[in-house]
Amino acid sequence: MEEKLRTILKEARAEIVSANFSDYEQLRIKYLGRKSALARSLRKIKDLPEKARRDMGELGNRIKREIIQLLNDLKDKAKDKARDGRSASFDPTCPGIVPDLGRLHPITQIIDDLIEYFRGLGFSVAEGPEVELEKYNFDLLNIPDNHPARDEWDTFWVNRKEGSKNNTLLRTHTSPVQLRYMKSHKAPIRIIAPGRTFRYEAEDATHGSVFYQLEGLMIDKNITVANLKAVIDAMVKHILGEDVETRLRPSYFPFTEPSYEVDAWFGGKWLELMGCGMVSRKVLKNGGVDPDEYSGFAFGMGIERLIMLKYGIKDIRYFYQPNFDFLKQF
Ligand code: YSA
Repeated sequence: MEEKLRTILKEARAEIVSANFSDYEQLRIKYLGRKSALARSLRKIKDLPEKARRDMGELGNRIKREIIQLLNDLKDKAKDKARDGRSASFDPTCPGIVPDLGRLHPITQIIDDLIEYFRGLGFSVAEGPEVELEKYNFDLLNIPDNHPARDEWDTFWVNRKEGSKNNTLLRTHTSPVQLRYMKSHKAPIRIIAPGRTFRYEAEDATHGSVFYQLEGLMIDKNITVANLKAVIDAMVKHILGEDVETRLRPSYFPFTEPSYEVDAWFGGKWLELMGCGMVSRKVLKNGGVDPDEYSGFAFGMGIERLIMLKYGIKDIRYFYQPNFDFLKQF
């Protein structure tokens, strides 16, 4: 009997120690179950003579306790393994997961840059509504109802009644901010007005129906074309590079006299950048500024076109698509 019991323990040890937790239940039944060799042996102990019964009873119980312990160890080993698995996947020395950071849109970046630059020249930032009154967008800028210049700015009308003073539209340029500011502030004036503008036109690689402009207006005593040229030249050099030359080319706008287009010598050719001119006496008067005391210049520049020029971007529509490969380059 003793031999038998010791053999059971030996086998159990060998098998349980090298087993996986998945074998636990099967081993428990094999070594401790009612039909196990151990259970059968223990059942026979009662038939032994008294001394042997006591000795074998003691030995049998010790072996049973040891097998229970071996099975418990197998369970614990499985728990440790699970814990080790978890700790292996959490390494506190690993760098954290870097979240995807957004960034400012290239249009916002260049507007911020220009605001900073013009602040340095003593200009403040003015704003006007995107839904604008017809009179600010056209009439006060000397563009009357039947003026051919209105054709250039095909318009998204918000509401329009023949002869009404309250007609509203999506502003076709940032120039109405000039009038709003002149009417609410006394000269001298130095402002820039960046913002969105809208034109009802067929979109292509260089024309958007929604695009940004940056308006500039400087009114003071004795302002001349020399001031206009100096400010615009310095701004273009700031954005495109110190070696970039600019030129003024005669042009026409109903609200400036004389009027110019600004071209920049960039990438081996002259490229058109913006419209500008000396604010006409009539427009100064419309804004409540005395043209005998003050003079001024103004300009209006397309922001997307400037960025396109600077970086050689071929299509304006890239700015308005959620194409992160494009946007993340800025
Ligand atoms: C002129 C004289 C001033 O004293 C003040 C401002 C101006 C500019 C005038 N208000 C204006 O809007 N002129 S513009 O029609 O020639 O547009 C100015 C700039 O906006 C253009 O040079 C171009 O860079 C940009 N632009 C015009 N239409 C656009 C456009 N950019 C993208 N898409 C369009 N559809």
